[in-house]
Amino acid sequence: MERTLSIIKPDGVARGLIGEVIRRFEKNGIRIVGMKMLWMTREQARGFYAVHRERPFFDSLTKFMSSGPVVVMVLEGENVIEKNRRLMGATDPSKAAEGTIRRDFATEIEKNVVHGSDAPETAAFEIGYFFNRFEIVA
Ligand code: 3AN
Repeated sequence: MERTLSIIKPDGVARGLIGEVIRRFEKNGIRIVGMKMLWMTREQARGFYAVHRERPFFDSLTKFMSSGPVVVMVLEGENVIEKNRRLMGATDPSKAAEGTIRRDFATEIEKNVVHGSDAPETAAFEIGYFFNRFEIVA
């Protein structure tokens, strides 16, 4: 069993896609074991994306991620990191495969509806960034 962090980004929440994203997780056998809505400060967004701090899009990305409420979830399942990334589709929605969340709903590379951890180490960091152990159901 593996865990990963999912975020429905400010664009996804604003566009009313919370239910649609959760439906896709549940339909694909992914279990939600933690969930909350929050509005990150700029500092919290910078801390979350610290690995990207040297990238040219860091300022714009952290501004966007702190521009409105997000839904953060801990997902659990076999191979769930990879499974979630497959459901999300490629970072650039124009390159995302048919039937993926980003292909179906995102219009640009930055505002691409969802975030998902990309490896076990990042998943552990990202889950710990938002959830304590009492907020994750066993
Ligand atoms: P992913 O979310 O697919 O793992 P990363 O980790 O490479 O993609 O990038 C993190 C976030 O940064 C993306 N979800 C997207 O919002 C933003 N991003 C990535 N590449 C670009 C880019 N070239 N221009 C603007 N924003 C980007």
